[in-house]
Amino acid sequence: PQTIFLKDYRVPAFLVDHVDLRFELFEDGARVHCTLAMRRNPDSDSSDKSLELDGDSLTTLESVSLDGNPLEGSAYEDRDDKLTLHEVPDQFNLGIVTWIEPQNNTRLEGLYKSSGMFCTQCEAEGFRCITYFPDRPDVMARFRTRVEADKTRYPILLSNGNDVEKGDLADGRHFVTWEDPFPKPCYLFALVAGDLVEKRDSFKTMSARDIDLRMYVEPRNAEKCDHAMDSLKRAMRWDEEVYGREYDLDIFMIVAVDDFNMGAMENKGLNIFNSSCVLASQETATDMAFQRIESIVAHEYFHNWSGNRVTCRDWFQLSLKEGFTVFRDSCFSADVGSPTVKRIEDATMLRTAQFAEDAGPMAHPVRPESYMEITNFYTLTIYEKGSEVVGMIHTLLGADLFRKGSDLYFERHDGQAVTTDDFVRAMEDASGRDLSQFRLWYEQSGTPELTVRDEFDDAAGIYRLTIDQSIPDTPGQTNKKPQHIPFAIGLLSADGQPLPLKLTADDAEAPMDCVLELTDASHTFEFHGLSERPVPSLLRGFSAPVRVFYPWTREQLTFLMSHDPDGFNRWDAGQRLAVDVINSLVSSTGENVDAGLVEAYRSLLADSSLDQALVAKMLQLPSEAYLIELADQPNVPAIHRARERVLEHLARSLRDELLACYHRNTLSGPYEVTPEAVARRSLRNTALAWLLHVDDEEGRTLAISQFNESDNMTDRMGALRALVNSGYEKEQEQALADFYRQWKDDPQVVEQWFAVQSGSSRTGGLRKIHELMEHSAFDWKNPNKIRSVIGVFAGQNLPAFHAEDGAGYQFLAEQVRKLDDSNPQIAARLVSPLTRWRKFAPVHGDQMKSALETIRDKSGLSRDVYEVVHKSLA
Ligand code: DPP
Ligand code: ZN
Repeated sequence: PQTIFLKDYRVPAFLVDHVDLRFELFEDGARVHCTLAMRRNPDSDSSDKSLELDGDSLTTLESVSLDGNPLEGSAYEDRDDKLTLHEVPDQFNLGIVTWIEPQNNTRLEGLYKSSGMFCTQCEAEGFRCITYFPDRPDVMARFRTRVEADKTRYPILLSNGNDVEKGDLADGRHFVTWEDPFPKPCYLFALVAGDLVEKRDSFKTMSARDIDLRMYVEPRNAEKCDHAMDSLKRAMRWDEEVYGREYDLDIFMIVAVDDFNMGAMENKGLNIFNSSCVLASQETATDMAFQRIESIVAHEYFHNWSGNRVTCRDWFQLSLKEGFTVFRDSCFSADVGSPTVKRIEDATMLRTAQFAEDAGPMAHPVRPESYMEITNFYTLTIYEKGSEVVGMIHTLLGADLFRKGSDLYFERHDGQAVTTDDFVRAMEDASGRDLSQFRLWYEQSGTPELTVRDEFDDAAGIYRLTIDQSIPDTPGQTNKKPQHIPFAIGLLSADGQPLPLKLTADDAEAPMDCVLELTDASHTFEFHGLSERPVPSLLRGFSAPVRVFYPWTREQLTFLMSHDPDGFNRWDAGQRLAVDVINSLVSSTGENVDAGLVEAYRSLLADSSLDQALVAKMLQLPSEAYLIELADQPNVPAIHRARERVLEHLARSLRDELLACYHRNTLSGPYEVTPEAVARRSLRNTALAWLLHVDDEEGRTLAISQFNESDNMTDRMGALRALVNSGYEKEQEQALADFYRQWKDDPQVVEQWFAVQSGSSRTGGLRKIHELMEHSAFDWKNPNKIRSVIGVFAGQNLPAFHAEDGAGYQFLAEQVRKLDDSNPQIAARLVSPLTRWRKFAPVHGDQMKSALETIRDKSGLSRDVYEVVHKSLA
């Protein structure tokens, strides 16, 4: 495969003003009539007379015409992935007719079928699987789309924009024509045809326009739409209030499909969602799913401005829309829920998974310089780190100037395809701040490391904080420059009071917290007027995506856990303490679990005056994945055992407190997804999980009745998970069987049933995984099923995946080889756990490497998997 470089970017030689599409959909294929109104790009310096269009997996090219005249075969060349017309005028209409086979499309890119309906996924380069086209985001055109299909099988026919015409055709067929007035790149094109029920609602915009909101789902899902619809309306209002952005079309549609590679897609006016990211009812979806759905619905909606009205010039700029939009949806979730909890969740994801990506062979900057297959770059770095980068601009500028900057960005670039640099420039121009050094966040990969030292000058009353920054080498990048890092801090007195931060001796209005700006490799800051050595609270609110090293004592951490006014850092101190305790058991198995940790957790459990949402998060021990990420040459079984020991010790020592917590948090009244109710269910289920972890008899009774009596999936799943991770085999089997019997017809629930088993270190060994894959509900064509069994096994069931004999690695390699032929995008994602082989000691690393080699040696490897495997072995 070829590598594509940012430095090779050239403006398109031809532009498309208008696209006229006609789809004839049949059971054995689809005929696509495409007419492009094209002209030479005045900004292009290419004098080439020929025209090149992209194509991929197009079964038959039936005809090509220029300005209505059919072309002879000698006038063009039709190679597998390119259609070249040898000579074209400066302006012309190009007609292309292709025949494609959506029913055989297992890659789920382009037009395909999912549970009997036709649907599309065109980002990043799926449109070229529908017809020949200049498939690049900087070619923006107005689309008119006529969809024709059998009226009984496909009563609903959708595309982007407004429906302008409809009618019946011969042979029981019908058509609908859609017109999208906004020019868009083809990756935002969408089409849906199916037998779907429609749910309607409406929204009045800030300028009092009525928007017609519609959701389309399969009839069996009709009762699972309310939450997404409510989330949509909240998101629409929020974007008006916080960003001044109003919706622009008359109709906004959401469609749910079961077979979908990604989470969801922001097609103009017609968002298409993976069922698992949009459908919810209290009986079938957990609190976490409710929250995820709300944020994804918002995310896709927000793309209407950050992505659609202003789009990306090329795919190297992907974070322009994704980083900014994730930042927008994170702020939205924080505003409608608990800001501290949201920050904890984002930081956990980043520190566990994005830092790992940054430290591995696929590390790349937020704006990459090269790629082979762009779908491999829909990564945590582009999305989550990209969001952190936008968030740091927000921190540096403050909310008002940031808003001025975003207004300028939307105004200046509306209708354009632009770069991350254009975004930063708008922020600079609106604020007057110089962000030139800040731009390194887009250019340099790797996670910056901050080493913090401090000293206290008793006589002068001065506290000195020295912060050194360095960025590790990453593939293709060494000797990096220091980055511009906002570093939020506070200082606490010994009795837990916040201290004023006097950067000079006579600073009269010193604040209680501040953001230090790090720009050099080393800085020393002096804080004056202190009568005692303070306890520092560093990187408050996770103000930058960096690692911080400071020699905290366990006493300091325990102190911060209960005194830091910054909720995020309270949580973080608890995590650091738990990490330290677990790690000391990893290195010396004889050691006892620190009594300080037990007491810290005891006070958390006992004090109901604390923010219970925060307590619920603080009670979660650091995950195995996070502990592995922090370790050099991690010994996975030892980490697993040490963590289990701590859990066990906590559960036994705190039995009474756990039972009290369980009962105190039993809710009555209707199910609600408020931060408080979510926190209480989470606390209760954590208490239950801990009790069952040590096979507590009373816990078992509680779990069984909770499982049988709950009116919501959070509690039912909480009880099921606790049983699955207990030693009560009989009850566990009973519950799993009952659960399946009740929900076997609901794919979203069956996915959870798979995941709770494949992710459990108690039951989810390889034998179990094979058993699940032979289950009648498992489906190789459905990405969600693959993720919930194979993906969860390799990503969450770490002791089983890293089994000494390497069987977990070989298993994953086999599945990747198998999947590579049918769905390379998902296959490439599955490889990810193996790519970190260099991090592990040779007993594991060598076996991971040889698993990668067996994938590499498969003949006809897809470009997707090729890139990941070859970069990992390089
Ligand atoms: N552009 C899509 C998104 O919203 C890709 N899945 O992230
Ligand atoms: Zn997105």
